[in-house]
Amino acid sequence: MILKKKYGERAENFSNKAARELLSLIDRKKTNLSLALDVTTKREFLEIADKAGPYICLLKTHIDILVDFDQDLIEQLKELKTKHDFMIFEDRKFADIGNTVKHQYSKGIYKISEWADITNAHPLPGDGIVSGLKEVGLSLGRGLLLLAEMSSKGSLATGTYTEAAIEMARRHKDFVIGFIAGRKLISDDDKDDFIVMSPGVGLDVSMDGLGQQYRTPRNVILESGSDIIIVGRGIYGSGKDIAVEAQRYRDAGWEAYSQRLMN
Ligand code: 5IU
Repeated sequence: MILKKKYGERAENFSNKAARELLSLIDRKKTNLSLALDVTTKREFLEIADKAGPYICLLKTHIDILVDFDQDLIEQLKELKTKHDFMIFEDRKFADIGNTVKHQYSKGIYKISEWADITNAHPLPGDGIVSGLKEVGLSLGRGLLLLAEMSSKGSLATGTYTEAAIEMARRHKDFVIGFIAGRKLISDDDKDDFIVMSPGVGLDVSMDGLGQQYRTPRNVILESGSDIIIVGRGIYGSGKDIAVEAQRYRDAGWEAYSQRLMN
């Protein structure tokens, strides 16, 4: 009964290092909040990460939107990671054949595999995408999420596509640690355990004008059985105090989880 288990207790269900570390970290820090930091300058990026850092388990990045990316940013990001005790998830959404994604993951300007504990991929190309990424990431202790669903209106990742993503994950349990999805995808007493992370979470608005759809932490964690809420503009987009907003989402996410344990 996964939903009734504490995060830390689920660590033993995984052989993957990143999954085990993340689940222990969530329990230790008492937060299931991931910050989606979609800002485009290094200054804003580091400032917001520092302010929200104490309240999050995972910092989700889109490293390629930074206009002034440099290696120093990565060094400072690593310092913040140690200072605040969070992990890093590069939301790269790989989508090519295995041989190509292997290079995209480890080479180029960003060298994602060197600093991101977790990344993600579309299952669209078939198992080769996972095998290619695994060749790079597994020995480094990295973990992969498959995009089984998306939060945006009209997403095509539904039904048999989502089912196929689950089967793909089961075939690569050493490296695939979970899914991006809006809900728990497999039965609660299934032999396999996967971490589910849900974007499209907000407390104040229900959409963004470009297809994003928001649900509350309570809906996502308590009613839909997801494990981690991913929140972006709800925290940094309102012009309000970053730390106050991060704390508010941290509390809402943890409250929803605590209620799930008690139900
Ligand atoms: N994101 C989604 N929906 C998805 C996937 C990723 O919103 O299905 I996969 C990303 C995009 C953005 C963050 O980086 O999650 C959500 O940010 P906001 O909370 O600002 O909408």
